[in-house]
Amino acid sequence: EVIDGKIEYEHVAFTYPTADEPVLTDVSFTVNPREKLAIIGATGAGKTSLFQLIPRLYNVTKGVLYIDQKPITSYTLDQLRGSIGYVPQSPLLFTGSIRDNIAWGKENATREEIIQSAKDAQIHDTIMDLPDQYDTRVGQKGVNLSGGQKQRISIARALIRRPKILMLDDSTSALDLATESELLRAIQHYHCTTMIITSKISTAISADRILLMNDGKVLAIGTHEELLNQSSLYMRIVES
Ligand code: DUT
Ligand code: MG
Repeated sequence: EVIDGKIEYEHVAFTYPTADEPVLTDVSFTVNPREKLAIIGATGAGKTSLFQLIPRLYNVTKGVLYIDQKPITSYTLDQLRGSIGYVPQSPLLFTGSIRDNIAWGKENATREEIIQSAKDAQIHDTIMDLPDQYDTRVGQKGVNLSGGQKQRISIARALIRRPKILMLDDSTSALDLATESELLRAIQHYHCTTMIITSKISTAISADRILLMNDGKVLAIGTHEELLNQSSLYMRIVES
């Protein structure tokens, strides 16, 4: 089982099984237990690909990925996925109630746990305004939810399992800044290692460190001030 949530990429390269060209080349960096790392970079830079290696949706092609100093392949998929809250860029809800969608993967979840994770994900008030509240059906013949509402239900689904590692792939893109900062504040109470892909520079600055990706490589990693000194691309992003 994942205990601390330390993540280390060591000379990691990755090529999609169906592709010829690598999308990640020689990626090395460490995320410390309970650290919050923001990942930024242009579309197609490889941010989502970098993420998908942690829950082992794909295997590393070259190099080694470590969790708590052990190669990721030494964990079973159940151990790994039981410890990781992964919120994909385009979250999927299944046909069923909102309650079941949040509790998915934790069938013994209590009513209180479901409500608490929805509150932390800043979606509880929206749910309470729906006709059948937590029993409201989504998916086919259910209510239509916006992309941002689906994202927050997907975040609640990740939080309810009390993950050691939380991965948010652009999951707060549809939120206004005030709601987003409430959500990020609530997440701090989970004391998990957090990796958050974002296109908002203000969100990146609120993290402990920022990783700037470019063309499948780590261009720079450090605090906002460090990156301002290190990377002209970072400076251009901040100024734009
Ligand atoms: N790619 C594939 N197969 C896939 C997914 C992506 O070949 O199943 C390619 C597309 C792109 C590169 O990998 O050239 C990196 O894609 P990724 O989705 O990792 O980029 P991103 O940084 O997450 O982009 P965005 O900001 O648009 O989400
Ligand atoms: Mg992506």
